[in-house]
Amino acid sequence: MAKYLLVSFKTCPWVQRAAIVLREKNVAFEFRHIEPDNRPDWFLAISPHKKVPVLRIDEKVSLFESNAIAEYLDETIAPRLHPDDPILRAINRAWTDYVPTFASSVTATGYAVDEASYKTSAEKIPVAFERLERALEKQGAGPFFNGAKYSLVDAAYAPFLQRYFFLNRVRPLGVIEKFPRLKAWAEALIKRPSTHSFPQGEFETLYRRNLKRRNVWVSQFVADVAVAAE
Ligand SMILES: N[C@@H](CCC(=O)N[C@@H](CS)C(=O)NCC(=O)O)C(=O)O
Repeated sequence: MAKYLLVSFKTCPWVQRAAIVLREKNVAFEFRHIEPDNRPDWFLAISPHKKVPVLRIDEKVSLFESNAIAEYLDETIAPRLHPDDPILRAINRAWTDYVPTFASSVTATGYAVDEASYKTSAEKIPVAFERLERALEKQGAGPFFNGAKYSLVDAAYAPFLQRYFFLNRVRPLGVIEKFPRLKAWAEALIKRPSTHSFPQGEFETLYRRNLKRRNVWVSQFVADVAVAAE
């Protein structure tokens, strides 16, 4: 088995997506957490966009972009998470293509710098949620996107659905309750052990600390977390 090193910022959802795929495939890997504000030269040399995740394989090859990493892992390591059927696979890929739009509705709300931009961003969350709700209706029974079998779509959305719950606990948004299939899917993903790179309480504290450190509008609603750098 190859040697895998996953270069990470601890709170990065795109890193989490890659880590989920590695865990779903039961692959041993080393996490290397670096600081966003202090990216080492060795990292800058292997990351074309200077972003995480980077998956370093056998200390030789560096893959970047979470979707490319997930697809690579799925092509090279069993069990296959993509569906065998080419039509279903295309539908799955279409929904992983939607992840950045979906993600930005939640992320932009969390990172809004004032109340007006928080409200404008929060209004976009139901639009994205509604699209996923309709997709889940078409897909049929859960608990996962394709039904009983876990997929790359699950791995891609889990980090952002988790962050919706985190943000909702900082300041209630009350959106997901209007989308029962999405809510059930999100809850199934949160329960899945592969979703988690850190103990859940510890990770939520990291998320809150990150909001505080960024001094965003919602950080005023985050109580009692130390803001010292990790
Ligand atoms: N499209 C990229 C997004 C990765 C990304 O935005 N990573 C963030 C951390 S969560 C990052 O490295 N940001 C640093 C920067 O933008 O300079 C992927 O899917 O891997």
